[in-house]
Amino acid sequence: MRWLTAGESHGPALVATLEGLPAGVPVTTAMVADALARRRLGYGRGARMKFEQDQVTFLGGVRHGRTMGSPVAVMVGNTEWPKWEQVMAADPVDPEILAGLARNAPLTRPRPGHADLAGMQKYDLDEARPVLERASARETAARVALGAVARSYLKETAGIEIVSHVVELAAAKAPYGVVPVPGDEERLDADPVRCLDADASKAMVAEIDQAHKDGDTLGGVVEVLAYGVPVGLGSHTHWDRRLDARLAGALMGIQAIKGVEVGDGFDLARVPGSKAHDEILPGADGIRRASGRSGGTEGGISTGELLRVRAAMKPIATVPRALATVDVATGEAAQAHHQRSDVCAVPAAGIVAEAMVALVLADAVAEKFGGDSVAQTRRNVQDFLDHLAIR
Ligand code: EPS
Repeated sequence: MRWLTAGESHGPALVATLEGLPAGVPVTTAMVADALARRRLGYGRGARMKFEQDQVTFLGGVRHGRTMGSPVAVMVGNTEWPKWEQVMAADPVDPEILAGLARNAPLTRPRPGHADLAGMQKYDLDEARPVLERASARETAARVALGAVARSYLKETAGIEIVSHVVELAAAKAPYGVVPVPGDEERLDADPVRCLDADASKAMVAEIDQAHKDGDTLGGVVEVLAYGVPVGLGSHTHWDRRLDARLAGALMGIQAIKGVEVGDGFDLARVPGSKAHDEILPGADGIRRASGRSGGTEGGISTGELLRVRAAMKPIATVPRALATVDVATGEAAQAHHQRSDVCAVPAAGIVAEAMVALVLADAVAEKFGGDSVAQTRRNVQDFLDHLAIR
């Protein structure tokens, strides 16, 4: 399976393509629109989340609510576009018109923590607009659109279901070990910060209110769980085939993510082996595990246990109480540019992380089980499980 996204934050649209899906995966515009609406949730988002709509259009690969086996192409329109038509025009615009547009003022005061400065240096640009337009987390809308398609594929072929929740937001922490199950989404999405624990949720909202007052921004940690993952996805045989490596790379590829853990992750480094591993026990229904510390992978292979990964998001780089920087036009000390910003986008990051996990698992399912129709893939999954020699 291969997939790509394109599009800028204030361009006409984001586009995404996904190649390698079988025929027969249920996909509708409403399904993708619902996923995109979930990404807009969360206390602490900025003004743009309120007035911008995500306009979904399938351009290929889907007919009458089912994939056809051809590449899926989806477009997510930016309703902000009319304000940016000239600033972000693909074709040259009269410099006199551009000079009169405040929005087009060169961005020469890079934000610490953002791609601005390194991007300008790397691409030989004298201002940050071309960098920030693509570095923007707006692009995650395209991934969530594809993630919705990948989820449908996973559910139909292998019965895999993915949920996420916010487990930390700045200093506020949800109790360890309480995880959502499929069906909890509605309850989670109704919570202002998508946290399962009511007290922790209140503490997280208070953190955001305080940061808002202080002109500051916040990060946090999201946890993604995948239920129903069969044993055998990924492989120990080569580093880039390991499922945990693929998940870590995908999660790290989300804007502002600075850390990833599989299962208990870093905590496993702090305890002896006798307390780190998931003991293997016999059972009436087959082999089972005494715990889930490994997060459902061993040797880079899914174990058939609950898959659990975490991603840590740093605070948003557009800090209202602007940080020190250098104006690259003059070389003088300055304050980083700031127009508007989210205080916190951690709840949204959870939805994006779900999409990335879905895309990695979809790729791993397609690789192991193949199939050109949903029915073939489903049969292949079932056949593999029915014929496991050790169970
Ligand atoms: C973003 C900055 C904000 C966010 C944007 C991501 O946009 P603007 O600079 O236009 O205010 O609203 O996120 C989205 C538009 C989105 O749909 O998630 C950034 O710099 O990453």
